[in-house]
Amino acid sequence: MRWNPRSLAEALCFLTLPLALPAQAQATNVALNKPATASSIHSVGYPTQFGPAKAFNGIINTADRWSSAVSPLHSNPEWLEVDLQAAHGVTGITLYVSRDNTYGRMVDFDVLYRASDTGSYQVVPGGAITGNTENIRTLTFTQPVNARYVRLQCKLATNDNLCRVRELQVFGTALTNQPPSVFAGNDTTLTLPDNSAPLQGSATDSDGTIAHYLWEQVSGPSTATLLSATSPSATATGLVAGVYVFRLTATDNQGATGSDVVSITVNPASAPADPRAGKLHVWNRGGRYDAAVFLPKAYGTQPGKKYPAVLSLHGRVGTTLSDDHTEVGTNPEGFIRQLTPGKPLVDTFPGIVIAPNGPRVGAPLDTWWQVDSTHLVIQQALALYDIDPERVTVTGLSAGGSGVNEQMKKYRATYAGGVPIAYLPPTMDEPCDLANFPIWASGNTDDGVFSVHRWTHATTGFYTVVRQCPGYTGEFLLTVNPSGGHSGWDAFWSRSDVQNWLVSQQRKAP
Ligand SMILES: [Ca+2]
Ligand SMILES: [Ca+2]
Repeated sequence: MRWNPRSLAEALCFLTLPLALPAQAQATNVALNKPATASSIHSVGYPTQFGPAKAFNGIINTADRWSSAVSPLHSNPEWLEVDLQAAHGVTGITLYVSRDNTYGRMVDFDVLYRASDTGSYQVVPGGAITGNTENIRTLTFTQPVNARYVRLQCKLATNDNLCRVRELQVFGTALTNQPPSVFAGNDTTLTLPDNSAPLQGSATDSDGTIAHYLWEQVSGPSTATLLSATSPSATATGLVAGVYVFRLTATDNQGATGSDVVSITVNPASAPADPRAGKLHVWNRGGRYDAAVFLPKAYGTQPGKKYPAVLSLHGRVGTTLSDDHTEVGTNPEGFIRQLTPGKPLVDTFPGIVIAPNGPRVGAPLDTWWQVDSTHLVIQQALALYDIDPERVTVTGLSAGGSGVNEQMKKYRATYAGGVPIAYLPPTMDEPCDLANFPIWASGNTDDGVFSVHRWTHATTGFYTVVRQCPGYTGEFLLTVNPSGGHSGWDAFWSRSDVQNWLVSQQRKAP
């Protein structure tokens, strides 16, 4: 061995330390008197005599036991579960099986655990037992498991094949709940008349899940309006010049909280707004998909600033841009209706809205959206307006919902998200192509066009299928209302969380 002064120094240092290791908490029976449930309870003296609590009461004798009401099958086991009430590091169990030491011994069984009530069960290391011959069976796990719930799954017992447990002891130590780690987003600056700012926060919990979020204002020159304040992504609006501080607090599934703050600096206006800002104007494309366009109130005040945009598609008979264009400012159909004069969203909506109108060609119903022509509208709009190409979403109702589907299918690389309303799901050869594409679909159960079962069917529903895709990123929302027929889109689009969603999505690579 080579002479190494540093090693020697470390060795000497080590020798001067007390040799005692940090005290490890002693593993105890953490299941004692904890709430218990079972798949069934034997009917004699039901439910107290042979109820699940009997297996966790510390009394070990032949009469004091849980007993199942029916015989298990391997394919349909009987089970006994204890809720440890908090996360524990569980190192092993001792199981007193059988009614006494001769009759009804559990032969085949599994010991399962899960970390939270939303987690899935896993078998503990070495916990799948077959051919058990012992009346008192102790399992010491090769690795401790992080468990809130422990479940004994009984598959076969001797004699009458009823499952019996006189006592199930679970050995472990309580784990200290870790609070969530919270990030409130990067500090940002904006310039009036732009008076709203996205609050893009996030939180993680190393040993559980985030139960809820809350945004609050800490300080500022006025009281801001917070939209979607209980979502990680909120919006602060109604801002005036000055510095605001907002705090995001996340609470985990055991009630621990973490928080972080972010500041928004609002500068006074530096340039006059575009004369078209804060209202609707007509983008005349020569009669083919002429468009009603909304520009946000601050449009033009910050050279170089790019805005999110929403492509808004109307329904089959909703050709609202009359030949003389007079209806644009009064009665356009689609999401753009939220931005007609006098609507509160006019003052706060931070995005551009492009609402093309189906041509009045032939019959009045001849307004299904032609996929390439529709896409050309947004391509030209990107050149004509200050649109952030990373934040373009598309929404529409009824036949406009069909138009959304066609854009998502053929041109998803253009869009950051899609909101089809009151229409069938897309028909696709590869539905998993949309597994990482943010979608928020909506419709009414009694809407024959929406056909709710085509979305929600347990095996073939589009919502079901996409959420089971390997690359699913958890961004598919579906809002189904119980009634209302073929309508409801204006109510849906007037929701602040929907409005916020439309301007909050970021384009992903397909
Ligand atoms: Ca007992
Ligand atoms: Ca936690």
